Amino acid sequence: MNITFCCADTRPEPWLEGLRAALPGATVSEWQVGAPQADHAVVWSPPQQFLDEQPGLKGLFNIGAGVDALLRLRLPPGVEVVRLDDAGMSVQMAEYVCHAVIRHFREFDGYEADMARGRWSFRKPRMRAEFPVGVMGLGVLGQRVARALRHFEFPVHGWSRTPKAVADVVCHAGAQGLDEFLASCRVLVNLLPLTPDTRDILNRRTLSRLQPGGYVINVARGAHLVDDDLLALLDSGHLAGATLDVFRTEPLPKEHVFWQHPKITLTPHTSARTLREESIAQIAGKIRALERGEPIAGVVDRVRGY
Ligand code: NDP
Ligand code: OXD
Repeated sequence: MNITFCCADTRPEPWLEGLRAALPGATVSEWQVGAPQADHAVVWSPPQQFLDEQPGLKGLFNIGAGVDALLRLRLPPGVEVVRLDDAGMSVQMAEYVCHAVIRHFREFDGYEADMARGRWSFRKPRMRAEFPVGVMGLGVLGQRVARALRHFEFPVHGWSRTPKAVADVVCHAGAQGLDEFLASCRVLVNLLPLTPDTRDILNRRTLSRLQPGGYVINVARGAHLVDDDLLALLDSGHLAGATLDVFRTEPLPKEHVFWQHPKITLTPHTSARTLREESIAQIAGKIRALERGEPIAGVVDRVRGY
């Protein structure tokens, strides 16, 4: 069995060694132009030429959870596109989102500024019941985040395409459930995949429906958010702030207004990193299962887009 590796911005050697150790007997190599046909590929942002030269692939394993960039390419017709299914990302996402929600709710940013100025002062405790959190996307990451937020006793709402039941989370579904979901939330966490249905979904209309003093946490994709609409609602005071991990252009261009905005906290697409060992173990297990003809989790529905 031949495995080819074609991942942009990723040092190949540790992945190649890890895949060789996990799949003894397989030939694992980094893709080069004109390389022989492989059975499976491990990819991140591959060039179109790679896909054009590998028409016989059985499995295309993305080393991330989001496949939006991959699905924009012309893919071999019969290949199974497989995304990372947690692989150590959900706990990181839960940490990141809980940190952002709690930092805002407890006003730790304000305390940091006070202490830096040598100011010993207290703020009035806020009521948790007045900070309902909404999680858009109740998949692998969204459900883990929703459960983690419940641990801190925030009221939690969730929104997904199809109806879901998550313990202690008020679940809403579909386009018809969106407005009610938004109106129920003060803090909005985006964990949707980027698809034609979800592009630009965080816009003036939807964000205006959040409760006054709303707060936005975008950890999914930059193209979900209409930047100017967020800025307008921050300026009007309807939104109190935002924590953004993902951007339309990454790295975020130096001149972008987000960098200096006093109500926006930024991180460089780092809320849930791909963990190499977990990912290799998961991908190797799935390659073995596919070779045995068994079903696997995390296969992308190309029409749905996730
Ligand atoms: P999943 O596929 O497991 O979950 C996606 C969820 O979104 C599902 O609940 C799905 O609904 C819902 N959804 C999809 N389309 C719609 C729609 N049109 N309307 C309402 N709900 C919709 O994905 P993951 O949880 O694994 O990952 C989510 C995203 O997080 C990734 O696609 C990626 O973009 C992003 N991500 C970001 C990272 C970062 O570091 N910033 C790291 C990892 C991922 P249903 O359940 O009904 O199908
Ligand atoms: C992912 C990401 O999709 O890193 O996994 O954004």
